[in-house]
Amino acid sequence: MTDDSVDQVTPEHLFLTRRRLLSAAALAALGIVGAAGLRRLRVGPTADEFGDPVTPLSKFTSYGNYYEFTRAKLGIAELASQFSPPPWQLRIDGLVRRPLSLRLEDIREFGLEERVYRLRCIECWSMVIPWLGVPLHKLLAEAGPLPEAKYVRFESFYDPDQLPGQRAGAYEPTPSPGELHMGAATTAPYVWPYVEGLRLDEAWNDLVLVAIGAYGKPLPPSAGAPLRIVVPWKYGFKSPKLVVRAELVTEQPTSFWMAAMPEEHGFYANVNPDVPHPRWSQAREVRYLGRDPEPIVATLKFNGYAEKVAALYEGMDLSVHF
Ligand SMILES: Nc1nc2c(c(=O)[nH]1)N[C@H]1C(S)=C(S)[C@@H](COP(=O)(O)O)O[C@H]1N2
Ligand SMILES: [Mo]
Repeated sequence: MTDDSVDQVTPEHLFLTRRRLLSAAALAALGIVGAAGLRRLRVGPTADEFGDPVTPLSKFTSYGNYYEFTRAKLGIAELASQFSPPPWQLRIDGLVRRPLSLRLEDIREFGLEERVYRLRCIECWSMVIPWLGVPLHKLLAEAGPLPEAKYVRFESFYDPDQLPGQRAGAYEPTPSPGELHMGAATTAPYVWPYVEGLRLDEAWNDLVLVAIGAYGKPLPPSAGAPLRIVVPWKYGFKSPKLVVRAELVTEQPTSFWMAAMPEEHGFYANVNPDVPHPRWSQAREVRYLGRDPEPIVATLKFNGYAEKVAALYEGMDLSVHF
């Protein structure tokens, strides 16, 4: 690898401001990536820590759930790319000593990390995604939660003019193709904006990422650009897109899907093959790798992250707190 090729590849891959992005040495000196990390970023990671291959970017951007735009899983890339976000800020407020408004540049200053995580939707499909982001606890620590703070409530952007799914009745339910299950689609009214939440000790777990990039680039529109939260041991709906606010609160937040379909979506939503969904087993999942056919793999407890998170739920009955 010559200096030349580093210069060509890293700006795309790390999308740092020009003034900060000069050379491999500068990157390493800034602590953004080490030498080994930089080598890996040139090509991008190809697998997670289990050796599971990364989902192709084209699959990641063309398939997913993004109800601000549509209830269909296909076509979210085209729809989401028509959204032009205002200058983005993540507000961290509520029960904190120091409310913060962080621009994407401010978040980058905390030190971007690349994390390859499995994302497992409650609908039995999964992907392996290399995110770029900052652990949430670093931002929360800066805000300084007050002792009364027990939960973090995430709120997504609200703008029915630009986000057609936020206009009631804009979409008919569309069944998802090729899944392991087919249940009745919901017609429940949705309460916007999209809200999610974590217990404060969950939010403090180092796995939780404030993602502003993926695949070495800024987040694709379909993935929730400019900013989303990623919680890899929980079902995908616990990883909200388009997040503008993290509010520290006392009461357990009611999330978007808890409000819409409470019997199917609990607050915890930990990936768990032992606790079936009311309409289907959670024992297996389709792993999207861009193959035909896509492989079906066993679902792992806490999506494979038990070692890092199981202690959070000691003494809890996870079939009650689903
Ligand atoms: N704001 C918002 N966040 C969201 C959703 C959504 O509809 N709106 N869908 C959730 C669901 S159900 C899943 S499975 C994941 C999908 O993420 P992906 O499309 O990037 O794969 O995003 C989650 N975050
Ligand atoms: Mo999902």
